[in-house]
Amino acid sequence: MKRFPLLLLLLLPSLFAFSENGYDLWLRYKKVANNSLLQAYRQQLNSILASGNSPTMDIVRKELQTGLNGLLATTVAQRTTPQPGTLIAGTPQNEPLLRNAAITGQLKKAGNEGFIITTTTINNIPTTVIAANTDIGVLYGTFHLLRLLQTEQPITKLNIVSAPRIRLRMLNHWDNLDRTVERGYAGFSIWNWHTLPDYIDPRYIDYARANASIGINATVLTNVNANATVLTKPYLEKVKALADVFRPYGIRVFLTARFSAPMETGGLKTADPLDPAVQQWWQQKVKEIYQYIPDFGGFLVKANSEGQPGPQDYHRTHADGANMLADAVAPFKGIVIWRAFVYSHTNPLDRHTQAYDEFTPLDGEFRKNVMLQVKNGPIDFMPREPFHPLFGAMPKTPLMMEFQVTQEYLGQATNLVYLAPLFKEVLESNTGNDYTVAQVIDGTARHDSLTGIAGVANIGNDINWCGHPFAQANWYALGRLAWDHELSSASIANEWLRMTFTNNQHFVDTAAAMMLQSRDIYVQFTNPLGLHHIMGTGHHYGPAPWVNDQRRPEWNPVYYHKADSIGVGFDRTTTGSNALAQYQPKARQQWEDLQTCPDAYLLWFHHVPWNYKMRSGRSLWNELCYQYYTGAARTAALQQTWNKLQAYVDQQRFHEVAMLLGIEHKEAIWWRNACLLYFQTFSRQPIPARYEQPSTSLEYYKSLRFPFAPGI
Ligand code: BDP
Repeated sequence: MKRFPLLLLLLLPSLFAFSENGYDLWLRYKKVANNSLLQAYRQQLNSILASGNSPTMDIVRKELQTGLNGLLATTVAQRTTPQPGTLIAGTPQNEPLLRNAAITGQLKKAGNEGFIITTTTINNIPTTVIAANTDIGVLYGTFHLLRLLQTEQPITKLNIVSAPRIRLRMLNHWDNLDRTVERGYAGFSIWNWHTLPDYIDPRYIDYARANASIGINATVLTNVNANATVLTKPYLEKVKALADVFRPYGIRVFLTARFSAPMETGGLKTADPLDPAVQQWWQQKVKEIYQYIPDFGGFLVKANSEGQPGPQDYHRTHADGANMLADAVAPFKGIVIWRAFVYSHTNPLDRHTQAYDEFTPLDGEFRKNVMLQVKNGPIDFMPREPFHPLFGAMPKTPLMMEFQVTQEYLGQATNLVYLAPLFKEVLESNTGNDYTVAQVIDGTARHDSLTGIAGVANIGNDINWCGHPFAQANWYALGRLAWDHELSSASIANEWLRMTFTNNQHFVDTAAAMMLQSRDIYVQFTNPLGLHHIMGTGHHYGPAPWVNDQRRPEWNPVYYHKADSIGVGFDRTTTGSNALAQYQPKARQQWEDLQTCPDAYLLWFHHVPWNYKMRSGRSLWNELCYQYYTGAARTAALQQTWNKLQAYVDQQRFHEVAMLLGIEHKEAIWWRNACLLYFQTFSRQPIPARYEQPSTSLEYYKSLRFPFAPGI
C-alpha cells in the first residue's frame, strides 16, 4: 500500500522535468551532451567580445550569452579586450580588431546579409570570429555558430563564408484582423490587433528571433484575401508597433493591399488603376504608411482571383494594377508582389492553363519593382504537382516562389509531413530552358537582384506555434532553403532534429528517416499516381472525390480526376486540354507520352484505362489499390518506429506525436477506403482479396461532415 505512492512521488519530478511544450522551437540551447565536445567548446568560446551600439548588436550579445550559457552550462564573460578563447563578433566598421585584410577580404563574398565565421588569431591571440558587413549579418552568423554547437559540430578549424542566395525570404501570414487564420491549424493569429499597439506580446519578439535564426527577413502580416481596414490609421499604428519589434531582427513588414481599398476606406467611386484620383489615393496612402514604417517592404496583392477585386473589374490588365501600386511605392524603394494565382469559373479552359494564359502576354510589362509570386504548381499547393509552367515562361519578370508551409492539403495539423522534399522537388525541376526553377527564382537565369521565396505560414498561437510538433520543421526548412536552396532535405531534417530534440545518433537517424519518407507516404494514401484536388469541400479536410455539386466547375473534385467507366485521370496532352503545351519542350517530354510518363504524374497528365498495364506489371486499378494500401500501412509503420523512440524524447512531445500518428493512421485508412470504394464504382473491379476489405460503406464516408473543421 505504502510503496506505490512513494514510487509515484519519486517518479513525478523526473516526469515533469522531462517534459517540453515545444515553445522554444529549435532554440532550446540545452547543455551539450557530448562531454569531450563540451570541454572543447568551453575552451574555445570562453568569453565574448561583441561591440557596436545598435539594437541588433544588443540582440547579438544577448543571444550569444543565452546560447553559450545554456549550451556550455557556464557563465560566459563579456570582454572588451580579447584573450585566448574569446569569441569576437562584429563588423569591421564597429570593431577595429576585425579590420584586417584576411577578414575584410573574405567579407567581400558575404554581401549585405551574409557572414564569415573563422578560427583565427587576432593580435596573436587565438580566437573565433563572427564577422559581417552589417549588424544583421553578425546576427545571422551568431545563430549559425550556435547551430554548430547545438548540432555538436567540431569548431576547431572554422572557415565559413555564407550569404543568402535569395534576397526576400518571406512568410505570408493568411491572418485576418479578427485573429482567425485562413488555413491555419495552430490556433488563432499571433497578432493581437486589439491590444496593439500598446501591448507588445513577448511572443512577437520570440517570433522575430525564431525567424532571424533561420534567415527569414520579411513578413506579410495579413491574409491575401485582404481587408482594407489594415490600411487605416489605427491599424497602421498597430503595424508600426510590430515593425518596430521586428526591425532589429532584420525583418521588414509587408501588407496585403485590397484592390478596392480606395472605395472601401477612401470613399472613392472607383478603384480603376488608371483613374488619377485612385492613383493619388494610393500615393497618399503609401506616403502615410512610410511615415509610420520607414522601411515598409511593400504590398502583396491577390487580385481578380476567387472573388477578390482587381484591375480587371475595370477592364484593365494585371500589369495596369500592379504598376499603379508599384509607382506609388517606388519613391520609398518599396515593391509590389503580385500573385499569379488566378483562375476563373467563366473560363472554360483547364484551370491548369489559366495563369499562364493570363500572365505570359504581360511579360516585360511590369515595373522594375514588381515581382510576380507564383505558386509552386499550376493548380493549388497539391501534395504533389509538377512545377508551374510560368517558371519557364516569364524571362523578363522577376518570379517569386510561393510555397505553402501550412499543410492545407497535406494533412493539416494532424499529419507528420515534412515538406522539404516537396520544396526541393520543385526547386530542382528543370524548366526546360536550361535552368532549374531554383535558378529562375534566385536570379541566376536573369541576373536579377529582385529575388524571393515566400511560404504561407503555419504559425498560430498554439503553445508550440505550429500545432504538430513536427510542423515546426516546415517553418525551419522554408527559412533554411530560402537562404540556401542547395541544402538537402536530409541535412535540414538532421539539424532540425538535433536542435529540437536530441543529438542522439540513433534518434536522429530514425526520426530523419521518418521525416524523409513522410510526404511520400502522405501522397500515397491520399493522391497516388498523380491524382489531385479530391479533398473535402471548403475545409479541405479528408477525402471527397465524389463531390460534383459545387457552383464553380473547378471546385469539384470530379473535374480533376475525371473517373469514368473507361479509366481515370485528366488528359492534359494534345488529345485533352493540352496544358502540357505550356511547358518548354524539354520539360514537356518527360510527361507527354503515357508510356514514359513517371507513375507519380500519370493521372495528372493522362486519362488512363483501368486495365492499363503499369510498370509494376499490375493493372491501373490494382496499382491504385496497391498504392492506397501501402500508404496506409506505412502510417502504421511510422507509429511503431516512433514508439521505439520514447526513451529519447521528453514525455510531452513524445505523447503528442504518438497521438497524432494515431490520428494520421486513422485518416489514412479513411482516405484509402473512401477513395477506393468511390473509384470502384467506375472500375467495377474488386479490391484484391489479399487486402483487408473496407468495413464501412461508401455512403458512410459520403455522409461525414466537419462543420467546425479549422482553418476556413
Ligand atoms: C487556396 C486556399 C484559399 C486561398 C487561396 C489563395 O484554399 O483559402 O485563399 O488558395 O492562395 O489554396 O489565394
